[in-house]
Amino acid sequence: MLLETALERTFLAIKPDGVQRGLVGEIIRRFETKGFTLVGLKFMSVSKELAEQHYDVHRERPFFAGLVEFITSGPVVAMVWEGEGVVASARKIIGATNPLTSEPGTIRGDFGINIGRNLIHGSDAIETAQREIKLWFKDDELVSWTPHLTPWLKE
Ligand code: D4T
Repeated sequence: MLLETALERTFLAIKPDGVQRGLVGEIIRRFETKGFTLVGLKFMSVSKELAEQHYDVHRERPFFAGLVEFITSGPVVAMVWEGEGVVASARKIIGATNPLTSEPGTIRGDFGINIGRNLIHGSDAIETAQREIKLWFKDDELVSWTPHLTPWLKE
């Protein structure tokens, strides 16, 4: 019997600078036109508790307080995207952490100049994505669906 494998999912968040600069549509467009599937989306304020949990791996780093302060400073667009290889591919679409060295054509490379204003977060591994999706979304906030264009994207 052929078992259907669960499709990979990643967590992406447009940070307050991306929202304030009017880049929400442009950023979402890049994942949509690539062919990934949106399965979760919310426009929200981030609490200090959520920010601290999200950036827990950076707790001991000197920039931790600044990270938490920034992500809680204005609205954020939290998203879950689905598709084969979406975790690594989304990181490529986003570009290197420091926008000054991100390749042109990436989100950070096209729109940013400063590491503390790098527009968007993307999970860095499948396990991280699973943790972050659980942290940011309740199960019933995620929608499983099959886009009609799937046969035009995959053999
Ligand atoms: P995120 O997590 O936002 O997708 O970014 P990256 O995965 O690309 O990079 P990261 O986890 O190493 O850094 C998290 C976040 O911290 C900011 N930062 C990072 C900073 O302000 N100063 C620094 O020196 C570093 C390394 C940028 C992204």
